[in-house]
Amino acid sequence: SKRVRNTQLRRHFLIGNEAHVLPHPSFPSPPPDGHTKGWKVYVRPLPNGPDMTTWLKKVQFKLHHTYTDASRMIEAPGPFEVTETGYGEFGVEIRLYFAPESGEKAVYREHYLVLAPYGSDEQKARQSRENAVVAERLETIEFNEPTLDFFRAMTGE
Ligand code: SLL
Repeated sequence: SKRVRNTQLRRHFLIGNEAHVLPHPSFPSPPPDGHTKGWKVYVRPLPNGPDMTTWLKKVQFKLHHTYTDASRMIEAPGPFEVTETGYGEFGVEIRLYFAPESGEKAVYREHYLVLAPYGSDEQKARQSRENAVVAERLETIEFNEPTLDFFRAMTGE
């Protein structure tokens, strides 16, 4: 469809993971053999941020090949997340897919799972005490000269 010239649409969101030493109330007990951590990898809006599904239609999370069905596709409305247990860290390959009318190709990101406490001694001590590690970062996506249909869907104009 027609493109909106000289226009960029920019959106912020978070990619990250949380992790807990097992046993943990959010995970079934006992865990699978050898699994010491429970974790969740996610693509999510900023706290109190707007709904992402006006522009994000599905997210593929590709896990380490040691996982059964390593490729996990999560469709809108989400939540765009995968919860698993395991023993090791690895890079999760993430593909973001947009509405067909956008004409936008899927966008690739990687998130390296962080399962162990990190940072200063004080930060590590708190993460251990609370049995919660969170590693996330602000991501930006920019759509350059979006199609008119996609522009309207994203802006409500
Ligand atoms: C390594 N970085 O190079 C590690 C790989 C493997 C992750 C981490 C369990 C999978 C499952 C799991 O945690 N795999 O048993 O389903 O060796």
